[in-house]
Amino acid sequence: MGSKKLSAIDLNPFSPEAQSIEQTKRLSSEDDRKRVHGTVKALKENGYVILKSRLTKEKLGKIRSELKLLHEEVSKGTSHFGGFETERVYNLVARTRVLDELYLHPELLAIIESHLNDQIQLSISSSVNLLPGQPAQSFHRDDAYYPLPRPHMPLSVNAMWAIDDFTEENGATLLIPNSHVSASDEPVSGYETVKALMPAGSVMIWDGSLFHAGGHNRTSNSRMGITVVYCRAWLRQQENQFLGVPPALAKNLTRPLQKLIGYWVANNFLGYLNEASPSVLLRAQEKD
Ligand SMILES: O=C(O)CCC(=O)C(=O)O
Repeated sequence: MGSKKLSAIDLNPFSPEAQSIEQTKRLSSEDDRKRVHGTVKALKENGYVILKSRLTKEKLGKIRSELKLLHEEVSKGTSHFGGFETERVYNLVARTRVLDELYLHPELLAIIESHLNDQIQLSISSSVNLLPGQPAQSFHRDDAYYPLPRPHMPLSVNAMWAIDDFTEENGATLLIPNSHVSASDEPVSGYETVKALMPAGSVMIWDGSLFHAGGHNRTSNSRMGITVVYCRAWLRQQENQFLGVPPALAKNLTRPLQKLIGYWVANNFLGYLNEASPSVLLRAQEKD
């Protein structure tokens, strides 16, 4: 099991100590959650918020260089919904370390954990590059695969990082404000839409029930975004993180990122193995 001392969180989940700390399983700090109170209120009311310019120019440059390499290996989409003039790279947690600070951005995690008021996990991380001419996507909800009657408690949150400026013309994401609380499975007629206009380095956060769509790219340049979906830790993830990021890869990630992708126990009984947290098993691998 390695020489490192186990933390309380690694305890046998049946133990009273493990059960008593269940509610403390958060990746953000209490102070950060207090600081984002107003932002969370806006997210709950409108279904989305935009945090402007959270990445430095230098960081953006590194991300762009890395994405350029990753996108050299992919072809355009093959479905109407995914976009015939759109390139996507999936399973980004396995492919690059340049995005780790985005996944674990303290303000973002504080907002998401406050909104869901629960232990969270990463569901999917992918890039979406709208090429010139890509028409607007159809409106949809990211949590449609959880078949619950609507409106329901928030289940997931999407964070779209703008790697290029999101503009009027280049396909900025389209949103229908307040649609996250609608009982209807379709956008109601006469709905108002807004475009998520934001400079590169910003992140738009929306409730998984909000109707949204990629916009129409009318320019001659591409529009790159990174979309990271987070969900309650007791739900099935969209990407299979344990196959996408198997233990041999996961053991090299930081502990918070291991936890975020699911190498952690949820609600005390979900995800353990042989009465231990998966983080214990990853530590055993670290010795190899
Ligand atoms: O690219 C965008 O702005 C949104 C993309 C999206 O919602 C999706 O592909 O499901």
